[in-house]
Amino acid sequence: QQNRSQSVAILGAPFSKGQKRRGVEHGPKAIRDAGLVERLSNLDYAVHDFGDLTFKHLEKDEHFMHVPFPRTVGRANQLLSGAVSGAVGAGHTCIMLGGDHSLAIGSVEGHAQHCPDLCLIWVDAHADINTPLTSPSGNLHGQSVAFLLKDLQNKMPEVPGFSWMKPFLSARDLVYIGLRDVDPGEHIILKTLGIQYFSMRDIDRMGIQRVMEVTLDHLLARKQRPIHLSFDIDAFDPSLAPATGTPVNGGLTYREGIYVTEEIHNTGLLSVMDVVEVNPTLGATPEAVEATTSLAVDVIASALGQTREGAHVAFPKIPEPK
Ligand code: 4U7
Ligand code: MN
Ligand code: MN
Ligand code: MN
Repeated sequence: QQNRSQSVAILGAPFSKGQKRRGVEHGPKAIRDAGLVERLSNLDYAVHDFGDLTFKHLEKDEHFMHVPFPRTVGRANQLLSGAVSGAVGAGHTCIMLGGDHSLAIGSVEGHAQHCPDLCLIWVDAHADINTPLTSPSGNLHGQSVAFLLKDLQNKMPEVPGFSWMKPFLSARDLVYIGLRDVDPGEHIILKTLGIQYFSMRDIDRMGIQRVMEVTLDHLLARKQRPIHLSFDIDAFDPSLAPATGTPVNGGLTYREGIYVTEEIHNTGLLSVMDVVEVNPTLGATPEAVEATTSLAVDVIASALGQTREGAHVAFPKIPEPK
């Protein structure tokens, strides 16, 4: 009975123009095919699958500096923002299936429409906090956080396609977990803004239990507020999540990743979760793809309350023979 009062909205965002490898637009279908809706129904949620958004590729969309498809990415995020805002406004916990990680711009922005006091937990091998001026690749999936942060406002050029939004997040409302590939320009941003982050080295030193304790304390000690969890599947070790565009060795173990989502569930404050960068065309074998998509389902189920110690929703007491 515990979750029936709560409903989950699933929102597919088949979009890949925030980076250069096609295939990540098939993420939503691959994650659904791995059994997402059934798993959440078993957790006793009312599941509302909103289906996939339809994104247009804009014909005239010149590079901005070395940033490809700025207007296409901006427009996609504007559409996604409206959809997330609608789902949160209707009272659902929202699961956004990407697509590439540039989609977090619209997802967090739409969430903030309804929950302006939200905090952001970014689980990723990468910090995705490049500005167009620091980005080595130009790709917008490595710049999402820079579009969100008020503290970077005067460091951001006006990127075409993004005039519909204003940065709204404070650096102190953000924590990273899992970092292990941070560009030099990103490092100076993290240090200058004093952003709280836990790299894989920090996890090695402190253990994931202490990392989550400090994370949740940092974000929630002053006041309880909605959590936006932006989960890049490449946070996991590539041996667990091989089907992704930018794998980096030395990632989260299965148990560390699940511990992160269990602790977030236990706050009772998860409001929106993004699961991004699953690219089913990049696995070396069908098994590699299946491992990645079923991991994505596991991490969503865990964020929504699936436990490793079991639960007794259907059993109010031990059944007795007649
Ligand atoms: B992802 C990178 F240079 N930092 O900016 C960049 F290493 O959403 C990678 O986390 C970004 O997968 C990875 O292009 C973006 C690069
Ligand atoms: Mn990312
Ligand atoms: Mn990443
Ligand atoms: Mn990636």
